[in-house]
Amino acid sequence: MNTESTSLRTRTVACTPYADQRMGTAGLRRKVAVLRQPHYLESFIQAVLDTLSLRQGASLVIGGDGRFFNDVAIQTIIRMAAAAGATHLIVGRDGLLSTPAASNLIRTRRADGGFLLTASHNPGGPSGDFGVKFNMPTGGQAPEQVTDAVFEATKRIHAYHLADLPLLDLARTGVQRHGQLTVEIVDPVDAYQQLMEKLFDFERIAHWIRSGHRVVFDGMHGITGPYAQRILGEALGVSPEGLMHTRPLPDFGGLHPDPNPVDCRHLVDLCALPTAPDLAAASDGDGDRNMILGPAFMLSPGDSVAMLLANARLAPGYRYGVPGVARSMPTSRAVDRVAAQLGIPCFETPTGWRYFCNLLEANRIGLCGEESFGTGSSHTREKDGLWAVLFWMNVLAAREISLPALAASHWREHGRHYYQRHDYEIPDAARGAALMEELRRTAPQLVGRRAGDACISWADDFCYRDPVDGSESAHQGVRVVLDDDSRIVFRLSGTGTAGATLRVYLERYEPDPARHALDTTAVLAALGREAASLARITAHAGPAAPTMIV
Ligand code: G16
Repeated sequence: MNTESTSLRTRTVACTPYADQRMGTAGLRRKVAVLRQPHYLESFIQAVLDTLSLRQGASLVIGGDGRFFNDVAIQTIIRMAAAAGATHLIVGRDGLLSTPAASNLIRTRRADGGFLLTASHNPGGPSGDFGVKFNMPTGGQAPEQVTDAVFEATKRIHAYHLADLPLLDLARTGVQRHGQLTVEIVDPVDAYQQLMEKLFDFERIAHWIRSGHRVVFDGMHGITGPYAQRILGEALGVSPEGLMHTRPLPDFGGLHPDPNPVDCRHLVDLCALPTAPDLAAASDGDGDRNMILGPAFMLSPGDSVAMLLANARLAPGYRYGVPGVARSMPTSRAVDRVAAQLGIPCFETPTGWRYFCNLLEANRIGLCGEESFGTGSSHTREKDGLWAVLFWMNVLAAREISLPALAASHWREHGRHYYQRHDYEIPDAARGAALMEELRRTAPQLVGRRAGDACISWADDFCYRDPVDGSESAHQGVRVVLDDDSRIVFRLSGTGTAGATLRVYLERYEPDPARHALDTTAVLAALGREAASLARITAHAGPAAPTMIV
């Protein structure tokens, strides 16, 4: 059926609702094969558009990490957004935008929101994953109330609407007009680079590089490559050999674009050599995660946010400090100690960057971080991989100290939080859910039970009350704290696309500087065994040992 809508013709297509379109920790992520089912993507996008009821004349930012299906999905989303009444679409050239750059564009261009096409760090290619996130006018991901409403709407979708548009050429920057619709193709890096230049001391960093410090950055064939080439390479002088895998590829060149010590083993090995660079770093598929390493040293993400807070005033954008900080609940409590020393609040939120957004918007916090290799600040409403790399370059350049030496001095002052995450892949999602259900039920009875050399002093099922809008988010993970202040947290991942992943987070505090150079795995081995026994992992789900340790 063809009908006139504004000056663009729209087409309505009948469809049957899918029952599985609930969003996870960050948007809808599915296997490419699932998203390519007839009308699957369209039904979901229509549910989002119906829920938001965009105003006539709305503007939206649209871009993705370039993974397989990005080019096809973006044309569909453009047509649907136009049919829903949007008249100004700001699209990254070639359909590309990093997640933080998209968030920045939504904010700076005062758009009504944005569609981000990404499955983040999940593998790409035809047999990999694809995903879609919707971000609000603040630049932050849709909050839980909105994603719940979208899920309800997906159950009622019986038709979707497409504007009649030709296949758009997204390869050239500039403005295209189609009836009332303006499609503005923008350089993906420009606005983001301007923002970084305001936040960090580019002159000092460039001088640090010129004076012989070596930086290696791995874009993992994700979206950050072009950003790194322009900002780290051209603007700051990092040598071309220091910039690895910078071409965005639909299958990430076969790499798993997840910056962690397992998937970036090559960087860990590089940093173990006598010729190690002063700073090595990697980002993920969509550019919002970061991993930081130095000579014979890997920085844990919880330590990263703590140390950045302690040194924040060295970066021009943070010279007046920050009003408060936040970390996700499972993240190490290292940052809490720095916040206490500075006399600023530290908030504990559920896993999911979106939970930081209200706090950022209300200016209650200025810096936040997560164990899952995510760090960010009030400069945007998504975590930001390259921003973290620049922040670290700025801190090291300003203090004229090596990364391991800075960490050692931080630990001397604040103590060290040994930290590790053990992941257990459980093929049957129902078994994972049953394990968590039992833990939630039995948590209160764990108090007083012995766990190795210590006793469990408290345990609960984490429920978050947002201090800004008072909304509650229940069942956000089970916390078990021992009387020596060690902590175990259990939760299921919300970003996987098959089975369940049980995440077990282990943390042990060590105040004694003589014990700050121990092997993390050895320090946490006994706690890991206690955790596996508390959760009865083998009985419930089979795996006797973690499938991944980061
Ligand atoms: C997303 C969220 C993060 C979260 C991470 C891991 O990151 O934005 O807040 O920490 O997933 O979530 P889970 O433990 O549920 O797998 P990203 O980089 O995947 O968008």
